[in-house]
Amino acid sequence: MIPNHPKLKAWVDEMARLCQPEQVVWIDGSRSEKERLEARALASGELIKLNPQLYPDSFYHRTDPNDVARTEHLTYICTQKKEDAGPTNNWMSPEEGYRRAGEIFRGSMKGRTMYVIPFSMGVVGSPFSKIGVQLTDSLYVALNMRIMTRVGSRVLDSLGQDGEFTKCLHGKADLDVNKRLILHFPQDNTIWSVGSGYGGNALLGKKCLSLRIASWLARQEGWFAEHMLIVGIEDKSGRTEYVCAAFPSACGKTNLAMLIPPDSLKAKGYKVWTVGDDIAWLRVGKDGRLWAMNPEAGFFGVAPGTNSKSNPNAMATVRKNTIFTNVVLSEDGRVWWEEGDGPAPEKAFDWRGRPWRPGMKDEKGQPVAGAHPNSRFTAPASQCPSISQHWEDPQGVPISAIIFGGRRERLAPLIYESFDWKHGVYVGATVASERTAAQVGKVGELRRDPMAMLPFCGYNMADYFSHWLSMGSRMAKAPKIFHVNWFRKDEKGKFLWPGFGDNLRVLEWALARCRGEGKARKTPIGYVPAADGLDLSGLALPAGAMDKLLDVRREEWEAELETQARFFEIFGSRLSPEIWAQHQGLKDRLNTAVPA
Ligand code: GTP
Ligand code: SPV
Ligand code: MN
Repeated sequence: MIPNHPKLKAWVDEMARLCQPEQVVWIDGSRSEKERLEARALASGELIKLNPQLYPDSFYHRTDPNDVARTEHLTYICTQKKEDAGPTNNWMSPEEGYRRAGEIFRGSMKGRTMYVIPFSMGVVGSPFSKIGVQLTDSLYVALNMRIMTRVGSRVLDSLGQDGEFTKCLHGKADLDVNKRLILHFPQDNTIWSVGSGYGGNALLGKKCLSLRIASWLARQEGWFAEHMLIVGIEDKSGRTEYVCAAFPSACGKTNLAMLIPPDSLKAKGYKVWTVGDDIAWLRVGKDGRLWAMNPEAGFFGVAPGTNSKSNPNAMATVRKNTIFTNVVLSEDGRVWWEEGDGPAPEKAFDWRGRPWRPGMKDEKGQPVAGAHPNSRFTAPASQCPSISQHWEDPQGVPISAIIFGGRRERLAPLIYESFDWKHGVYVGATVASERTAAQVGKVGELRRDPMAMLPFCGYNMADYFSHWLSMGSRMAKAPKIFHVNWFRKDEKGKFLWPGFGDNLRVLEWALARCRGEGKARKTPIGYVPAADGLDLSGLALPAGAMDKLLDVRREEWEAELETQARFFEIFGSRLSPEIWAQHQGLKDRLNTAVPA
């Protein structure tokens, strides 16, 4: 099935000459091919078959222990000019990038197979979709790409003889961190990733194409590529309103996208529909509203913490056709993870493949986790019980509200509403969050993560903020912008808010505000729910918890203004004066606020 696309063929030949695989195999996307690839992966040990009675057509995989999360320090934007990558990205010149990665790629596929995977982000043939072709020597990656994207002959058909595609070269090489580079060449529509087999580093359609490269294109073409979930809330009249939400990695997007209403809200007739859990592409429609589509076809979700209580939809989604990575594997072919379902298996192996049993302690007496904190599942979106009937609509779904959020023990209230689009952009630009295990680095450390895009914006973030500001005037009916924080804690370090399904209470208020309803109190940072603004029926919160959740403390916000300023300063004169005007506006409102 070699295509009749001379440029594509020439590029595959050139990359094969560089990497020197033993053979080149084109992925057609068929069922029989899937079985062939699985058989090969089982034979090589890359996959382990799970108990077929319990998990039909599902597999287990371990990544290299030094390769379990995105490596942001090895991720680069390779533009001609350093300023175009901006101060928040690592930068290398394209020449240096191709040279350094080329040295690692050279001959790295000797004795291996190079798979050629034509894939589409978005439904095949939609004018809003983007096509990529990924070359990889990893069967695990090839099988994951079949779940996470739409692959094969139908993509080549839609590419025709001269269609544009993103050139994605991936190789495991030695899986050596010292020879690992994740490089983006937006000016060449090219991605080169070498030395890692982990999700976001290796499934190039996801963060590399759909965020870093797509954000670059989106700015030029007048749309958005964002790290956002998309969820529909249907009320008892049958009306469905859609919300996009951007939270940093491992801060609750999958969970919010699949939430189950608490009983008291279910009784009011709400239903929740999942459109996407990680990435949204947003465009202005002919009606002047913002429309969102999910470019992915599957979920690459965090396993630990996922259970039948916290996220039953996710548990139902992973019951078949799923690849589990770096969780606990029992001797009888079952998977388990911390805060998952049921008791831990007695005879099992941990994510590194070492014998493991529940209650195990290390030499310091600390419990040994069986699953890696960033262990994940890959499953088809179509298997999710709450999947929206519109999830594959080529034009997407209309968005009523955009929600930003982060993981913050203090400061940020449960929810607040921005005053207008420009203020909302500032609210997004000032997102900060405590670091999680989804990227290499110190867990818990607070870092600024504008729009949850710090690791994913493929160009200068100052220009990104300007793009966000300018999009406001292109919409006749722009969504309202909110900020949420599910992670505020009390003095004892306990979460104040139950989260998960109960987050619908917060979304309900936000959607009411979008319709000009919902009771609110004006504060210097924006509107927060009035004391009786949220429906808390059936929820037994400790006395005073709601006050703490909605508290806006002047001293804390004054300190926050300082750290925001230090962050914005790094962009120099490239930063829009509007951002500084918003910063000053907040400072003024805090100064004139009547102390509570
Ligand atoms: P990425 O896939 O890395 O982009 O992450 P994500 O934003 O989709 O995060 P996910 O929904 O997988 O949640 C990550 C972690 O946050 C899990 O351990 C969840 O249990 C936890 N979590 C999600 N929602 C909530 C919530 O509302 N409250 C609390 N306390 N924890 C939550
Ligand atoms: C994230 O880290 O935000 C993820 C997982 O969604 S990865 O695909 O590895 O980036
Ligand atoms: Mn993500």
